[in-house]
Amino acid sequence: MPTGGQILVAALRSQAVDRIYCVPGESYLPVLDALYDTPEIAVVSARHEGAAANMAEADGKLTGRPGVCFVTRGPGATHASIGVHTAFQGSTPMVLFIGQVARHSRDREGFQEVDFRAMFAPLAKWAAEIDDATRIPEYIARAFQTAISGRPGPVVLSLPEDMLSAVVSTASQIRPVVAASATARAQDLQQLAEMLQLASRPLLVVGGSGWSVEGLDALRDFAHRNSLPLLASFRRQDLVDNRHENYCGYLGLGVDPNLAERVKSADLIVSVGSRLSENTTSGYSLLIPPRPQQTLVHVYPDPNEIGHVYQPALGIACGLSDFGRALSDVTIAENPQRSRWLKDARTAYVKFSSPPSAPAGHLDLSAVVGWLSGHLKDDAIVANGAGNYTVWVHRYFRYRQFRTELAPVSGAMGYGVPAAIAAKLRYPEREVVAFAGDGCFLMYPQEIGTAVQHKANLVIIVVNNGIYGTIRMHQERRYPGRVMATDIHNPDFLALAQSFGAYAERIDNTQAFPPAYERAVAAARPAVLELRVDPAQLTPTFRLET
Ligand SMILES: Cc1ncc(C[n+]2csc(CCOP(=O)(O)OP(=O)(O)O)c2C)c(N)n1
Repeated sequence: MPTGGQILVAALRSQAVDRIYCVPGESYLPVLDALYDTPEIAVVSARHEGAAANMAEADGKLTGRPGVCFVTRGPGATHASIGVHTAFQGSTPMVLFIGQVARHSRDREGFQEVDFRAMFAPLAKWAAEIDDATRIPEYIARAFQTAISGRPGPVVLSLPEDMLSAVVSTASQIRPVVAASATARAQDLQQLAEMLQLASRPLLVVGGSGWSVEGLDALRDFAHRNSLPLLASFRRQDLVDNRHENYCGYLGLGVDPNLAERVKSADLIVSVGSRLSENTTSGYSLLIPPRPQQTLVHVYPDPNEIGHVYQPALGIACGLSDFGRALSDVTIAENPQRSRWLKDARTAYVKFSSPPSAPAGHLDLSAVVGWLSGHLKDDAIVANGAGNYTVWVHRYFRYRQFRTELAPVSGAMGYGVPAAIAAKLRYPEREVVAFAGDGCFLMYPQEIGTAVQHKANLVIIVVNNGIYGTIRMHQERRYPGRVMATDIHNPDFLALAQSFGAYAERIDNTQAFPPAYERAVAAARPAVLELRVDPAQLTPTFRLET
């Protein structure tokens, strides 16, 4: 007769789970033991639960199916919480399993005991504890369904260790979960068409998760047929091919001031899938809540999000891909003013995203990112964490395919390297590049060990300026000259990478980058390229006077 651990692993297989990320713990040994007999599930044991959770989050982002992570109670779960938060803000399907104290120790503050339902209540879509091994399949079905439905997101399940070792006689079978989707009503589509018809300065803002290639293609074709500019919301730049003539840039940190003005002066904004978050709206200043001056149409998969911050003129609760497809029935008459508005916006985007012809300093990050943008294959995956270095990445890299951008909407440092490792494991044949600032990289440098162990041959680009540049920038703006806590004493990044068995090179001038990148790829093992950049150049446009 099976144990709880075996039932759990069988239930994961029923959901086609083929890889889990973990740091092992004695609290869930029966699960690890069941995995021993389940070769269909690859087990990737990371060095830090924060990294393991970020890996699972990235896997969820890349596949649209819940990424799965296992960690131990108190210390493991608190580490892993960062990935849950990132999945929540990024609307990424994910399930975090936590080994918990035995039921007989509960509520005595047993060893490493935490009430995970309470702890994860504001971080996850749903947090529960499984008390009865016979009900494991039911909880798994609900967890996976919740993670992919409506606005996707993370679910947390806590597993008392004696429940996992309990032997049970019956367990129900479950089938793979399928997301149900609402569709747009004909009258709403009609009203949208009328509003678009009246607009001469409309913008479509594309964002969120739960998209499919077909839905995005249909949305792009709709924009193309009707001369509508498409903008990406914060860190959703891979939803539209950036080379397409209707793509006019992205909102968020490092937004083109020109584009920000355009958003302010738009007469109609149709947000498809974007919450219109704080970063997308430049701190709620491009659209002012609760009733923006631009006419707003808000399309979102969860009706509870509509009206949450902004009162739209028209709200449509609808699955995103279904909405994209429904637009194939919507056509509006030509309007020369609208066509000019699109042309101007596109011209401004191309200018903004082209690296300057005269490189700045010895090592110009815009030239490096521009080179990668021109040389990586269309399906290459580019990951990043948080820091000012990301401003160059978002500005000068032109994403071409859906699910090629792994970037934390949550702004969590340390995301890029673990996310890129997960990407390389999911798609070993594709090029994967992780950008990290020196601060960002030092959150999880030990995961190079995980990459070497699992032959995840990614290229990590460490943008080393010796400071927590973002915070220094804010300091210099608000408290000039009063530097506090923003210098970093760095290790020898090459020696660090090499000690794990990775390939490593240091680069201090722009011309040296392309051949070094080629050597890093040819090394056929994980590689670290350390870029020595000028700390005074805090953003592409903000330079400290020294
Ligand atoms: C986990 C986490 N801790 C702290 C912060 C606050 N923070 C945002 S950017 C940043 C500095 C990033 O430094 P670095 O990676 O070196 O990149 P740079 O800004 O210098 O380009 C900090 C500390 C954060 N976003 N995430």
